[in-house]
Amino acid sequence: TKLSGQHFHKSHQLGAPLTLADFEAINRCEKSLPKNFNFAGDVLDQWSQKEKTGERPANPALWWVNGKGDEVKWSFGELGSLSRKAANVLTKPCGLERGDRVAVILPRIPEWWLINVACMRTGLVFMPGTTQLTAKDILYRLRASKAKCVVASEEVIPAVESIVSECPDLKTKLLVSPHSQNGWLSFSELFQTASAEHSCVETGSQEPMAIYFTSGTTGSPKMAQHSQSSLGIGYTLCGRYWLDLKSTDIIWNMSDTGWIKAAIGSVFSSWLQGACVFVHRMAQFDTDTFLDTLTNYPITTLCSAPTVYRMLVQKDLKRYKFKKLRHCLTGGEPLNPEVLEQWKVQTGLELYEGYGQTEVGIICANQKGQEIKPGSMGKGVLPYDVQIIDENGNILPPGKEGEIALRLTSTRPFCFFSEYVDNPEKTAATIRGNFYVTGDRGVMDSDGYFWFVGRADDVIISSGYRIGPFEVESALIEHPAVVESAVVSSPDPVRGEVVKAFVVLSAPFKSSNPEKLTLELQDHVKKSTAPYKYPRKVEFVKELPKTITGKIKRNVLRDHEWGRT
Ligand code: BCO
Repeated sequence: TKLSGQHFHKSHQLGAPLTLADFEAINRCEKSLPKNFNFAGDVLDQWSQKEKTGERPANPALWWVNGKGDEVKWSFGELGSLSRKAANVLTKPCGLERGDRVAVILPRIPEWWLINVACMRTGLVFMPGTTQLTAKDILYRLRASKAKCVVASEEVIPAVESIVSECPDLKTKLLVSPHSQNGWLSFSELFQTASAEHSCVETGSQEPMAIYFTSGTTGSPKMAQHSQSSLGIGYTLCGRYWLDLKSTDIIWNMSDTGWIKAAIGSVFSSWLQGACVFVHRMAQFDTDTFLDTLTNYPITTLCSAPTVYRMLVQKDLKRYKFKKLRHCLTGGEPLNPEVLEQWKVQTGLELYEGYGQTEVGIICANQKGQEIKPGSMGKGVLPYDVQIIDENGNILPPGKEGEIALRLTSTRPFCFFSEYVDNPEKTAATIRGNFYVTGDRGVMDSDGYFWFVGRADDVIISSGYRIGPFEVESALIEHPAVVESAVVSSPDPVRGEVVKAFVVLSAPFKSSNPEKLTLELQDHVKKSTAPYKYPRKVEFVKELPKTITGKIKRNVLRDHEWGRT
């Protein structure tokens, strides 16, 4: 791109200035990682300089709307001064210090971006969570991470208040709302009087930057920790070649703030390339509002889960004339070739699928300019060497199904998560011989394209969410009607797969009305854990299939759901 080779002058660090070309070279393993790196200082502040010198188009850095007439447009310069104020709020009245962990449970509001950047400026570890989290989920996160601060919006207050006495490490509750609340610091009040002078800390490239909670087959979610460079530099090639972004582009990435996809599409990949991040805060997802947004705003680049495209292609898309849309992306769950085809026929646009994980970012993608094979998730992306391996860590030839794995070099790739915090066993379990194993099964064809087959474990991938069956089973067992349950994936035409619970009822509930009891159990799960995990299908059974040692055989139930013998 035009920007490659232009110098990013380091404002706060000594040493050679970094360029976008340097970041690319680091991702291609042609250059080593700098000792220090900070995304706010080394990328965002440099775009702000370029705005001043006219080297960047007059395109906002963040463009936020809510469909009710409210709008926020910040240049990189404004993002810089506002996030410095936010940094001063976090360090001064909140009393937070570099390395402290901050749980941020906010919907898609501009303050989410401010606090995110403020954490970078101050070296705080950012831990995003969806506002769908319940009290139990928040309690687990605050206790497991020993978070010093929770930043939340109004709707999250009751959940936090109900568990806060059980979180001895939590020092500060910061509320983002026009209203104030007893026991909470008010972000807007403190922000008004905060200074815009702040000196960005010199973070080490491998210093912790963020923690994402990620679900597995067993136990509670693990804390996948990312470094300043894994997120801040690791998405350079993804932004340029998969998202195909330039500083003139406007990208709308739909993902909720709680997921790494928000970090990829609405922070790092986009801002590395100097593009504008567009955000629409919809009260609830709705296809008409979605299509109107593409019609009314000059969005050039769209990234959304396959479930959204499945919902959209059911509409008469030819009725809509998208203002500037030119590049469409999808990921988080497998995309069916029929949807890709229907989207193309109706809009004239290709759909570029990518595949990745919270732990290691984007692994495969259909990059711009590359031939798309419908149903495939594209080829491995640099710096990864993606292979299909067997249970002993041997590489399988094209056409053979196995586990999708990343070959390790002598050092751990810089764009990997650093570890599952406080969980060396689970961190070690991701390594098999010379490979990092994804837990996903797939096939590579003779042209190097990868095809997703399914999870190697019991994790359910529904509407782009990764759902651990154990978390749903734990919620179900709290209900007096449930003696035991097994939660597996079940096919669904819109959501790809959905959560299905097989439930053995306790004696007093055996003669209950099944429809009513299903609704009651669903409602119960929605209250106990984040509602997106609730079982959309429930089947009452007399007993569950078990091994001779009494372990529930989820695979038998899952295979039955998917019509496999
Ligand atoms: O569908 P239902 O109405 O029965 O249930 C929905 C909500 O109504 C309900 N709910 C939400 N808040 C609630 C509540 N119920 C009670 N109390 C509350 N407070 O719970 C269900 C939530 O389901 P949903 O989130 O799927 O909602 P919806 O509206 O159907 O949204 C559809 C999608 C497609 C917009 C949504 O599923 C979505 O955003 N999916 C994408 C997820 C994503 O971004 N994944 C990326 C993860 S990162 C990654 O993959 C790494 C890649 C490198």
